Amino acid sequence: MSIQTDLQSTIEDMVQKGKGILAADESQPTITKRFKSIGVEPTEENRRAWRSLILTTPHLGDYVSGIILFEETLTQKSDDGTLLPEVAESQGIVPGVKVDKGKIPLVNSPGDLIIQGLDNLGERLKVYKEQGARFAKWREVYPIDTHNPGRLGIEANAEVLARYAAICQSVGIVPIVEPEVLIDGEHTIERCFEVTEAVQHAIYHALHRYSVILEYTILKPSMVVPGKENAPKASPEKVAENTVKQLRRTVPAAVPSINFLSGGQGPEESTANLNAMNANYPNQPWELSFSYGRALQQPALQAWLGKKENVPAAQAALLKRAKLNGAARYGKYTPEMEKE
Ligand code: 5MM
Repeated sequence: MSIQTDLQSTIEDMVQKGKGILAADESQPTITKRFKSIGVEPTEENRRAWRSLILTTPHLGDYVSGIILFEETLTQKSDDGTLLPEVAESQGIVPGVKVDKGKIPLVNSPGDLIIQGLDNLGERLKVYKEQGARFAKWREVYPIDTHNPGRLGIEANAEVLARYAAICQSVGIVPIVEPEVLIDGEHTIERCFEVTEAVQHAIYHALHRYSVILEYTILKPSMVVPGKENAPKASPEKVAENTVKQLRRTVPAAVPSINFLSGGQGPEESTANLNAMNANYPNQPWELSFSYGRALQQPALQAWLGKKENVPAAQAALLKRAKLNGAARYGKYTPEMEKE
């Protein structure tokens, strides 16, 4: 297959009505934190068991069309000895991989951050592709403060995302471009709007400079919300209004799908917010979907607790969240459905 055909078929498989992406790409420090919250040791075997539980959930492919994996998972196997990327494909779920390598302070831009990992990215991607990955994900992080993100922070992060995306496409891997404007802080929803707009403007300028083909990309942004220390929370209607307005100003119609991160929102909150977007603002140029990590996994983790006998309950909890977010893709979710 040509590179163009690879990119086209991956996008077609990932962007499907009623479905979204599951983020299961926690790095070792992050998964260690998640496991600690349920008293599970962060061993390689426990990580394998957890991710195998996720991928073997019956019918997960009815609501999930792509899964972002951590590189370790690409070579791990399910209990019956099948490689996990193959398990994903057998469920109709496209396997992908997180390729960024952690954040460091951005020199000469106090408070801003930058993500490492561009060195040898092309070589790494070729290996991941042989291991089954068909798309990649790279996250840049933007803390909000009085002077953050600064102009340099916005420009430097956009440049890195664009270089990453161009390298991915050059080897036939679809890039998910993830700018996460952090929810931490006391800022207002208006301030989040202003920052997110500036961040995404810079990213689409940079993607254009690097000749990235937008039709073969997916955007994974944060929603426009007030800071988590700014009570009360905004209603789903207000989050939807601000988020869609901001996206319409910044994201070209050529982008096929926008798959939000949950970024610290609770499971029900993130489902309600996505639902409000699809219910109140149908017929946008792009799909409005999900790429949640915590908001999909948290109830399942709580049900699992690292015990084999809890696997069916954990899989049921995961499938429930996937199904409810599938309903939110159509604007057909109601809080009553949580009780079913
Ligand atoms: C923002 O995090 C991404 C989406 O997850 P949430 O829906 O929980 O916000 C997620 O894909 C993230 O990139 C991974 O969990 C990996 O994070 P680390 O910090 O371990 O690289």
